[in-house]
Amino acid sequence: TADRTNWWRQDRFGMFIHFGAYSNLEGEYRRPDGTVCRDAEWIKRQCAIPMDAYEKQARTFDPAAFDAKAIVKAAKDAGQRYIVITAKHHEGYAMWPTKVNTWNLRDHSAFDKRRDIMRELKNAADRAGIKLGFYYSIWDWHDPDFADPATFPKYRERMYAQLKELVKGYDPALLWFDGEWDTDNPHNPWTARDGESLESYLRDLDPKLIINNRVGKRRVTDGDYGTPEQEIPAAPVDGQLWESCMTLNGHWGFAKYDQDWKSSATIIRNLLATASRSGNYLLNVGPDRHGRVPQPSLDRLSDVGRWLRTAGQG
Ligand code: FUL
Repeated sequence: TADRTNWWRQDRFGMFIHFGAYSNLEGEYRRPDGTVCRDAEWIKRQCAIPMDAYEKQARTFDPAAFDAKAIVKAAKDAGQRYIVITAKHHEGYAMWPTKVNTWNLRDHSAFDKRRDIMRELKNAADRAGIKLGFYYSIWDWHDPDFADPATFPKYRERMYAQLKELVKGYDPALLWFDGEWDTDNPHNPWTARDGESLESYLRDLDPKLIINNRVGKRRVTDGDYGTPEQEIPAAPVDGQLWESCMTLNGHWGFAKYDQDWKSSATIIRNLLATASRSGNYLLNVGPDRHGRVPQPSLDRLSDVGRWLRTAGQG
């Protein structure tokens, strides 16, 4: 583990990107009766959007302005050394041209079919010496086989196939799992054993992979590191590696109504507090439906970079 996690422990600061079919709604769903319901990457569920309506809006998703080079440059200039992007969030929509189903950015969108934004990001990151990782949600709101314990094994097969596509096709440095929660939600059948099997499957595919603890049940033995969310823990748990992920405003996915941005000073303070406790800091941006990172996010990232260059590294 010490060897595998070497780069990650040194890199310290990364960019999280939440981008999916939910981004196309930009945080607002207008119901047939005219009322508006708001949320970001959880909008499908929080606003109880019927599947056909959700699929219909995804058909119009056209992130033509997604600019991998610009995103990588923004990360690099901010002092971030790795990027983790949502390849599949809870909505189940794949942001790469998966062959496992058609619920993906190539087959179910208005986007240029020749483009693959994951490939673009990988190439741009490689050229800039930035590591690329993928977020992948175990919980899947779209696949009908997820929710039923009898059909869950069929879902799991598709999940394994998708992960193989990602690992073999894009050679990611890291996988960031999510949606493994141990709640009383009967729709989430993920067990500690499932996590262990998945982890060993992935280690076989690529022993270099860094994997977060949400692959299993967030025990210290699950994955390579802990994942406190929107908080900076006082001290490391059992000497475990950890990474604090945080939003710049109040949401992970783009929400046009949310202008409640953290100040650059707050972000710099958070980065320092995290680093001083030997943690990593994964700071999120949520591109809009065109694929553009909001200007207030870019402004804050560039402030952080400027601070690191002048005060931080002397
Ligand atoms: C959570 C998810 O439910 C949020 O949407 C977000 O992706 C966050 C990083 O993890 O568990």
